[in-house]
Amino acid sequence: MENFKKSTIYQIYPKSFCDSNGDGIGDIPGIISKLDYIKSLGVDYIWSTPFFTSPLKDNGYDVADYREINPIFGTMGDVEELIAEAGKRGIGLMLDMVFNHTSTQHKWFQKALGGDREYLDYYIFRDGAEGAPPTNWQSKFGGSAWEYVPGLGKWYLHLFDRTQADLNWENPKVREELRDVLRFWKNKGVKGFRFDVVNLISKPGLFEDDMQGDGRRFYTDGPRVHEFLKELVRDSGIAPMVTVGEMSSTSLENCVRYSNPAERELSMCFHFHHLKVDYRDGEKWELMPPDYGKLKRHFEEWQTGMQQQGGWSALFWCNHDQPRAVSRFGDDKAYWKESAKMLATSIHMMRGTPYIYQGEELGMANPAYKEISDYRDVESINYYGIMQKAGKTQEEALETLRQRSRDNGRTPMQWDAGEYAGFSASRPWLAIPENHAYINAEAEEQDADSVLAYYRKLVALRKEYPVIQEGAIEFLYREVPGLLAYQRLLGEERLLALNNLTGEPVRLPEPIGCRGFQRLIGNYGEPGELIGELRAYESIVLWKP
Ligand code: TEU
Ligand code: CA
Repeated sequence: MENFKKSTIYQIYPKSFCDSNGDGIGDIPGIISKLDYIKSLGVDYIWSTPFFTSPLKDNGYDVADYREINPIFGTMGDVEELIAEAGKRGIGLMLDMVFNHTSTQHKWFQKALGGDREYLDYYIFRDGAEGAPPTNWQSKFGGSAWEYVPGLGKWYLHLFDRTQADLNWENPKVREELRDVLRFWKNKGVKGFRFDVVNLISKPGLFEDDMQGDGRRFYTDGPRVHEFLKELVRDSGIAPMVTVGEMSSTSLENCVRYSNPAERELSMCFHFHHLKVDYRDGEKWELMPPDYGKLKRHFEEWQTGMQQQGGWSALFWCNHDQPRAVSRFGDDKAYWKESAKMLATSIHMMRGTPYIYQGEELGMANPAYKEISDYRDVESINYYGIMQKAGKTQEEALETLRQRSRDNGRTPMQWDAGEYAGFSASRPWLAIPENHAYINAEAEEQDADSVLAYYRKLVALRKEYPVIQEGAIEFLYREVPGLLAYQRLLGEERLLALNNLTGEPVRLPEPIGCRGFQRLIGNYGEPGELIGELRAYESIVLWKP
């Protein structure tokens, strides 16, 4: 069995993890200083979001040099030490490869801007007149996906910010350059890779207007994406390493192909359908309470579909682009602890590889910022303007950010109850939520019933029970609203996971007899002989040998 099926992966957003030198920005020495804490979680890998040279317009997802470290985060020596020190603790480092685009400050783009034909072909430039972009495609961060360069009389494509120019994967030289980046990091001792929006790399042969949407249907899971991925993995020599692709607006069929071992593409996929169940009409900037029925159906469809066709999923609620799950799907007030634990249980017992995003293991919640000046994210700031132009009031736009901004997930890690949460000796780059008074690592270390203690137990259970690693999954009580229930089966072994997604009790159609079962974990006390209903956000995991 592949090692990653037993593993749990911890995601670090370096800017917000731990600041070693008091400049208010997290850094690599800060990560090194917390390796014992990470080890204590029982995780096998750290995935760090980018710390390469970058103007940080999109916090490092705008890479200006794939082989250099941004001095704000540290030095190459620090990264080498991180790899070595993590390795001593049995933890592998996975790096984040942003290969769909580079920063416009990358030397390739700068040469292209200078008119160098070789480098113009590294990007997607199209001749045209000012005011008439080649297509009507929209950037994912708002506005046109094309930017005009008057000096060249050309437009370039940027699916994200205008400072993030899309690479031309049709050019074999580009593909070789990127493989060489992978070899460089492999030689440094890195143990795996996450590939940013990697299902967007293959653009169509012909660029045309999209009369139905923002253009994504033309380049999402594009024509040559599987061929490109196979080549990338095979010819860079990274094949045995763990790899995960971030798949934007993808399909189940494509995720099967990306992650089925027979295809020799990636180990697993991030897919996001379960994180759109609170988007009204599929629109991130339109608020709606989560539709738990839809959430259940997505899990059922993707878990069983990936299983039947031999795909493998990354299991996650949180990352640096998402609001905190406990605020979004749980109740970060009355049932803070219970709902944080339930959300964790609901995915950690599934088939796939769980990811814990820094602070999630503490139950970190959205910061509820009051002012637009509290926000830093380029997407949030763009949409704050766009929403108001579209007719929202300032207060409505702010409330939308309070619930949807990517900064919700980027607040500094809450290490203790001190003024700067033990994150830094001075004011951090992004404000610390008031709740750090009680949501923090130091307090939770003292509490045997903490969210932190619960996550440690979940990680340990996956290591101990093969049924969690490789058991078949089958969904139960599909007709009961609010109840996410499934079993995992391996030989005679049976594991039953019951999760109440809601703040109201849910009744089971008939009571479950617990005799013969052992309770592995749960967020309320030991159940009685019979389980007739689950309390608010209750989770119970039962196991039978
Ligand atoms: O994210 C891709 C992505 O699809 C999200 O940013 C999404 O567009 C956004 O949440 C829309 O609401 C990856 C990285 O994780 C993200 O941080 C980068 O900004 C983005 O790619 C560009 O590299
Ligand atoms: Ca620092």
